[in-house]
Amino acid sequence: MRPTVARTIASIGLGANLGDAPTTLRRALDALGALPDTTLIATSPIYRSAPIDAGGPDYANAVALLRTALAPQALLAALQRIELAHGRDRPHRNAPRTLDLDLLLYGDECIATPTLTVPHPRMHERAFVLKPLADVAPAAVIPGRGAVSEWLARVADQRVERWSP
Ligand code: A4P
Ligand code: MG
Repeated sequence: MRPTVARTIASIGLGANLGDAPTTLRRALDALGALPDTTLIATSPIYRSAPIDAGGPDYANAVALLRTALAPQALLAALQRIELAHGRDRPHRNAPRTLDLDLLLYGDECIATPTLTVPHPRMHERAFVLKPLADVAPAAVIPGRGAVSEWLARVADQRVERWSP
């Protein structure tokens, strides 16, 4: 008999602001769905957002909900492999990027290691994360901070709109 593997709901933030950003996000969503020991449960619509703490063109942003047996570090490594497969390089922090994948939430865990901080430390102040996250997980709670819906109400001044086809 196969051993039962604990599965955790994880949310992933997707962002891109170079090239054909919506197409890149759709391909990245497919890649997330193809990860081992992982099921893609839900995907938000794609949004267009003004750059925050960054320059360059508007971003395309979305959030995916996964059920996964991958441990957090293994999931992060998988996200980085998907970034690289889409031509991601890292010239400097917050540089324009073809694809950025952030591990936002991993169950109700709080993780603080040199390479991984969960919940993502800036997610609660960013409408481009909170709005799509509220689409796929309206009752989500950010451990240590509180309800996504409450944080979303506080960032109503940030421009985030549905990406028109
Ligand atoms: N790392 C630590 N914790 C995490 C986590 N929870 N998820 C480490 C992902 N990575 C995590 O990330 C740098 C390092 O963070 C990684 O090596 C990993 O070990 P990175 O993706 O190489 O660098 P980055 O994306 O430039 O930095 P960072 O801190 O991820 O930036 P943010 O906070 O993601 O911001 N405006 C709009 N409208 N839309 C956007 O999507 N994105 C950013 C990037 C800025 N402004 C934006 C958007
Ligand atoms: Mg990142």
